[in-house]
Amino acid sequence: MIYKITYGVPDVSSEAIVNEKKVKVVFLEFLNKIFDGYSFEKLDGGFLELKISLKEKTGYYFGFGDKVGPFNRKGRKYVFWNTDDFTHHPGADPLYKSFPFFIYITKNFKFGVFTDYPGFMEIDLDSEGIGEISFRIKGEGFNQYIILEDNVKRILKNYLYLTGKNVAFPFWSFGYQQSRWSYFTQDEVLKVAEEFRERGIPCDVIWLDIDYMDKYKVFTWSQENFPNHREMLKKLHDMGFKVSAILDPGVKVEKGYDVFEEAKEKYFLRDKTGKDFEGAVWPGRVRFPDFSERKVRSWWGKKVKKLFDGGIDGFWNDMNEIAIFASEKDLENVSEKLKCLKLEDGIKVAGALGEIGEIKKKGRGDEIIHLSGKEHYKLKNIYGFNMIRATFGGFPKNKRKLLITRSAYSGVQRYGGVWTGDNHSWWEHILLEMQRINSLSLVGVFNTGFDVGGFGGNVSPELMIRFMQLGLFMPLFRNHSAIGTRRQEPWSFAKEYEDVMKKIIKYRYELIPYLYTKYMMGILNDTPLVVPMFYHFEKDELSYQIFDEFLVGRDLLVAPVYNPGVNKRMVYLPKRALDFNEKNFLKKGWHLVDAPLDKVPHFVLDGSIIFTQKPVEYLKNSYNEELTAHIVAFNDRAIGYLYEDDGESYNYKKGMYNIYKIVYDKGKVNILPRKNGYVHKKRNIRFKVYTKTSLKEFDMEF
Ligand code: MIG
Repeated sequence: MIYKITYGVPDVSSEAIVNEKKVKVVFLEFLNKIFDGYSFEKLDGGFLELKISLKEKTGYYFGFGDKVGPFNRKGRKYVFWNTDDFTHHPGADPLYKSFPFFIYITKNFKFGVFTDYPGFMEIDLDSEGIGEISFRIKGEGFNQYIILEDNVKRILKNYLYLTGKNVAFPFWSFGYQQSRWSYFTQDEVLKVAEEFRERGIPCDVIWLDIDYMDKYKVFTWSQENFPNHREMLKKLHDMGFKVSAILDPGVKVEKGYDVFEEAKEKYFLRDKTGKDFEGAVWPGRVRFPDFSERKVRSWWGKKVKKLFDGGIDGFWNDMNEIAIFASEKDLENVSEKLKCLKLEDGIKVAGALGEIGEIKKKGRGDEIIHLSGKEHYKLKNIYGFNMIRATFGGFPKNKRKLLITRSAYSGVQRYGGVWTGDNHSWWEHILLEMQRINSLSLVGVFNTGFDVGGFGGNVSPELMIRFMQLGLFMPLFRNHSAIGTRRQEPWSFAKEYEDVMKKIIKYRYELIPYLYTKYMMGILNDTPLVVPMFYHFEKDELSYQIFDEFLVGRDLLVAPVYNPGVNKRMVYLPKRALDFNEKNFLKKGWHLVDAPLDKVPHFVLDGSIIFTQKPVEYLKNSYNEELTAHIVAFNDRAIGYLYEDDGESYNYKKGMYNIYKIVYDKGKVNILPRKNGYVHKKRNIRFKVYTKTSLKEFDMEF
């Protein structure tokens, strides 16, 4: 059941909510029914504060997306104020995104709370340890949705009912992806692509960072470094690659530059005097489109379409917190020595000032006014949300998109996915990213990934491999690194390490039938691909404390290595499972398992069937001709699924897909078509049946 309470008089909307029919509107006093009491008051400085006292005070708190810090969010105050902060130390907060949704779990009482407000907000999850949670916003009012259900799955489904279903990514986006800030020239891009093919390392996507542009001007190509980009794109496509390009919101102030000329004094955010607001970003002096306006989004969308028609297959939206190195105001009170600084100096301004405005100033809420007249501090957290929404709108309608954003707000899943921003090549960040991706799943964002290998810092070969062994199981598997750091392409390491990486990447391609099946079934029924153990094992008390393992789909459990120099780790299994490295059964409970550098511990849970294929160079639109069905049936019984569709359109929304339920029972395989909406491709399936006593193999066509 979803209850909605309005506090104060909201004067802005986040547009996160798409369905409200099922919602029951109640008054503040309702809080007394489910909680131990509450207070709501106006504070000085334009703040509103709600405090709630819990009845059962010893629960777990999960959610808030990819904020860093403990997976269980209990005992801390969190700030929602989208910020570009590139050093993710354990206390870093706020970060790029705002997902003000969390789930509270005790044995007898579970609820989800979505506090929908796109401006400045703080949520305190019992930092005093007295069973009190509080919500504080700067503004006139906000809406809160309280979801009461007795299990986590239903809470998340209700949240997605409110904020919208996830959009499916293209089949090819499940391939391995290679990125770097930057591949500086068309020749360098082609060289990277050729290396993959020559070395037989599978790869589907190459990413272009800011240097493909002319002076970082959005929607342009550098004539100097990419003079024949059309030819480059054609070559890449012929080799089976897709290309994804970065888009930053800041439009360079330059006379005659069409994007700037079309938008000036019309589409840009304003300052307090009514002039276009200006800041310094990569291109130097820039202005920022006001994506909260429909007309601005459609203008931006048309520009995106041009790039798409020109051969770009996907986009990432960066710097949209908004990240600004400095504003005019920052330059007002500088010492005489720095008086010559101009916004034109771009990143150098930040260098000279010794700070990046975004972080120091925590985001310019007061300096910026939207075209609607609203203050930016009330809308800041949906700037990135509206940018990806605008970018989404620029693609052809019935074509799936590879589209991710760094800054986001609840509901972003309707338009695309996210990556977790600028992590580091630190061992600590393997564990961190594992938890951030799982936590994003719990706020309903299914299309997620992190910079494999770490963005900042220099990765070691061992760390790279361990990073990859986690990335391998993520919805998006993208290797990315920053300018000035060591290269991270698989061949940038000694041959023995390259070989291991090649094996890992190939393994990703082997797993595609299972991953895609679980992913698409999850898109259809609002279930994330990557989830913490308790999502599928909520009765198991221990599962609420295990955050260095996770499930991919319901049948595969992964326990990556996140410490240097170790070749074993402890694993908790919530039920009997087949160690998929050793192919032996382990019973429910704790195990010490082997994890040499070329192995990542992962397990297929007993009673399930998972499909794999032979690895390919790159993904077309469907699985291989030959599949293997691994039947994990200790007691000679198991169930599994296989999903198929066209992989590139939204026709799945109209039921144009197949789902087969495969039931194995004492030597017999039964294939039950659950949905028959797509042309079925007959394949040869090799069945491998793992039982307590034997391994049987046989072939079958279907
Ligand atoms: O200030 O475009 O998170 O992925 O490579 C850095 C350059 C700007 C930050 C992104 C990162 C990207 C980088 N960008």
